Amino acid sequence: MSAPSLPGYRHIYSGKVRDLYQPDERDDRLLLVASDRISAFDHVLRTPIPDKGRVLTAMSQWWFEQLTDLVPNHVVSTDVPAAVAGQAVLVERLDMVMVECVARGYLTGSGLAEYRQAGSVCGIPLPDGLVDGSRLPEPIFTPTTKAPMGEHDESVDFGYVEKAVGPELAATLRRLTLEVYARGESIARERGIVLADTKVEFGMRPDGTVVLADEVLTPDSSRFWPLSEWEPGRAQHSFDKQFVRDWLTSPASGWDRSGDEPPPPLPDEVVERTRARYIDAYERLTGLTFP
Ligand code: Q0Q
Repeated sequence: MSAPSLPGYRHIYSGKVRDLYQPDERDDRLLLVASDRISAFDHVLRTPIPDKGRVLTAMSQWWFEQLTDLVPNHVVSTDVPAAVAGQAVLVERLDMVMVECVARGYLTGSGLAEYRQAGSVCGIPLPDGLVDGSRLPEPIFTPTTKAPMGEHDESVDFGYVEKAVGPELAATLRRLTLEVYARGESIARERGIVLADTKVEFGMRPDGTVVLADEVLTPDSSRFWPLSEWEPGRAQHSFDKQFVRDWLTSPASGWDRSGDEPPPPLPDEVVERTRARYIDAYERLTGLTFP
C-alpha cells in the first residue's frame, strides 16, 4: 500500500506505517498521515488493519492533550484532506532533534539483550536478577541514534546525547522524555495497560522552544501489554499485535519467520480481532467511544 496522492500536498517521505507530506502553500507546515499499515517481525504486512490509522491518530491527539502542562506539541490543525480525514494532522515544521528519545519502565527487547550482556542499558547500571518483563526500579532514559529506514537504531549513552545536542538540551530531552513516559505509564496502568516503554520525538522552534512532535504514546511508538497478563520471566503479550504474531508464527500461516519470504496476507478474523484491539486500547485509555 503506497502513500495516497493528496492534491495540494507533496509526498516527501514514508516510514513503515506513516507518510509525510509537504503542503504546497506552506513550507512551515507538514501533514503527518497514519496509515492502516501494520508491521510485525520487521516486515510491513500486505494486509491493512481498517481504521488503525484513525484510532492511533485519535489516541495520539488525546495523549497530546494530557501532556500540555508538561510540554508544547507540534499539532496545528486536524483540518486535513477528506481522503485522510481522522488519520492525519497538520503540524508545524520543526528542526528535529537527531536522537530517538526512549524511556523504559520495563525490561524487554534490545534493552534486555543489553542488560544480559552488560548488566546495564545505555550505560545505566541495573540491579541483578532482572528478567524479561521486569519492572525497573525507576524508568530510565535509553536514547538511540536515528538509523535510516530498514536499519536498527543503535543504543547510545547520555554522554553521546550531550555531545550530539549539547549538555543543556540533552538534560531537557531526558527530563521531558521521562516525564511524558511517567504520565503515560501512570494513566495507562490505571486503565489496565502496561506502557512498557515509549519512543518520543522532539523538535525545536526557531526561538529554541523544545516541542513534542511525531505521534505520542501509541502502540506504534510504544510497547502496550495487557496488565492482566503481565508476568515477568517470559515474553509479554502485545496488547495490539499478539493475534498477528501468533498467527504468523503458527503452522496455519505457512510462513517461515527465519526465511526470506515476506509474511502472507492475514486472514479476515485476525484482521478484525486486531482492529478490535486498537479500538479497545483507545476506549480504555480515553474513556471515549471510538466513532
Ligand atoms: C518529522 N518525521 C517522522 C515521520 C514519516 C513521521 C520528520 N513536526 C515536524 C516533524 C514531525 N513529526 C518532522 N519534521 C519536521 N517537523 C517527523 C520520523 C516520518 C512519517 C511520519 N520525520
